[in-house]
Amino acid sequence: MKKSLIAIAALSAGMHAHAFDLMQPSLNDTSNLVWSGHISPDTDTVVSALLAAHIYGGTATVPGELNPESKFVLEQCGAVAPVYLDNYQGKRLGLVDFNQQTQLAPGMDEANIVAIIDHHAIGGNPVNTSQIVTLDIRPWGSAATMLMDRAKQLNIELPQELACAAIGAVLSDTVVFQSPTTTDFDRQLVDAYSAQAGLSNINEFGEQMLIAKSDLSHIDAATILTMDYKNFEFGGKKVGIGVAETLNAQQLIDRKPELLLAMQSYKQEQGLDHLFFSITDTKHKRANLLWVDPSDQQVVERAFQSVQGQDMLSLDGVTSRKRQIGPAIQTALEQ
Ligand SMILES: [Mn+2]
Repeated sequence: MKKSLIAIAALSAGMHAHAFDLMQPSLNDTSNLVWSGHISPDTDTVVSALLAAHIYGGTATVPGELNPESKFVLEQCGAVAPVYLDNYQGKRLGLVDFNQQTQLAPGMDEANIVAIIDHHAIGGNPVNTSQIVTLDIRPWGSAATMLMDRAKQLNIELPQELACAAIGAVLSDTVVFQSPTTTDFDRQLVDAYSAQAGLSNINEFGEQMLIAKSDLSHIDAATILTMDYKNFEFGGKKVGIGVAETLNAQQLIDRKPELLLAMQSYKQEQGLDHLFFSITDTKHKRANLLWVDPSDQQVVERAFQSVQGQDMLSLDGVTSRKRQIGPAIQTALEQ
């Protein structure tokens, strides 16, 4: 029995581009299946959709415009961007890189979710599925790392451009292995795929990526606010947290008045209870947190420390929304 199952898997992997994954039977029917990450897509979201579609079949999609870093990575690697979808109605859904209801794209029906491949906590307001879905959530640095591992386990070869883009996604989410979310798995899989990716100098590639996303001088404040942005529901409150990771934090700190105005109108437009924005200094590993009004400030005080008399809070050693900023705000709102 065992032998024949292995034979089927091997045959399938050899004959088709996609895996017949015995552990994930809901993925063996790829009809009308699309892979997508969260809205305000980042590089991990974009590349993980490509990787999942390559491994399992189905179509890689993206629910929004690519950010400058993602464009840089795809271009450097020679990879083709996922298909942009403005409405997901009627699609069977493989979600990558998120599990929160607040991050679903228009038309995404939770009843149509067949798989979730993610590396985020199932807290706040996760999706509510009516059927059993394939669920793979690991505390690793990026969803792309998990998919590189799946490809390896399933003996699915990644073409050079996808191996390269996958490494870009890991470097993006882990801020070139500097984020506290980084694990040994991220380092190992990047190492394992670097030759296939044709990348001889991983750190240099990472540096180029950081530079590509650091110059925001030509981008208006409202766009900067939502380029790397996530909605959450914490303690029944609608919370938005935007981030700009940059080597040149001062460039954005100088634009604080402009950013605060953009935040004010965005908070109102979206009917948010709280809105926060971090100018994340990737050079000095420091978050510079902005908020809109006294009620947001109270949350910041509870989450971090006294901020009396300040209009921005600099947090040394804080670089991760997922590991540090988000959980602190969640705890402050749920206690
Ligand atoms: Mn991610």
